[in-house]
Amino acid sequence: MCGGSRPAFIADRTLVAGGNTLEMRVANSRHSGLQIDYQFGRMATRIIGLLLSLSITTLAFGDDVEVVVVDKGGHPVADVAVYALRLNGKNESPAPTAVATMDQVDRQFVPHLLVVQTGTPVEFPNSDTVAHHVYSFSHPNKFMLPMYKGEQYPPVIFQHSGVVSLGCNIHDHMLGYILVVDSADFSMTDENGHAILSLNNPAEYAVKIWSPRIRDKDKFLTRSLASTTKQDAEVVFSLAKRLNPPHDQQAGGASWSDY
Ligand SMILES: [Cu+2]
Repeated sequence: MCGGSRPAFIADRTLVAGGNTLEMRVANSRHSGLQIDYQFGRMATRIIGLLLSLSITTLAFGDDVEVVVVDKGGHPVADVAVYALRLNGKNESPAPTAVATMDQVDRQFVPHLLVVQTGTPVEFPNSDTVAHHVYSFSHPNKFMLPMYKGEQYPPVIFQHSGVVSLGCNIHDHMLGYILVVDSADFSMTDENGHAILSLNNPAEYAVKIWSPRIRDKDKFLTRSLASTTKQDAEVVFSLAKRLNPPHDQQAGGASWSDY
């Protein structure tokens, strides 16, 4: 269904949930044990083999995971939000410390899509000479920054995961998005449709993507990821539906007549 996977990567949700992942781990530990056996003898094998099996588990996801997004025709899709959630247990990402910025430049939100971890303060400076009136009706993250220029308001802290659609009460064509995710493991695809996630915690992950341009249904936009070695993994999302056009092309230069 989605090609491009290497041996360290299991692309199927049911495989991860079932026994296959565990089986691979057991096989891996035994293999390490045999190598030790050859050099140090049987007792050492049992002790060191146990340590190795623990360390193998701990070292899973020590390397980067490359995420690739391509459209129906196989062309790369840029500016797609990519993030990873743990499949089992809580997402225990450290609390966000950095402040993120959603600027307003030439009567547009910049960037068009911003991805942040839940709890991140986001500044909304107005770099234009005209005033903006920024708002979102996206429950439960709705907010409003009435008529301002420059940096009049303190950052808005987004405490709930989900998509926050941004608008301006003065300029109807202004449209932006903030994707709030319960994870510190997120990125955006570059012009080659590639993004890197550094998953350093021992866990199994659901890798997800989101963009306002993507029309595929949600069930196609999650890949489960299980790795048993320190080998790079690749996750490919091949979109089935045609993309919505980019926002700057939708707006067509942002005339007042755009609805
Ligand atoms: Cu405005």
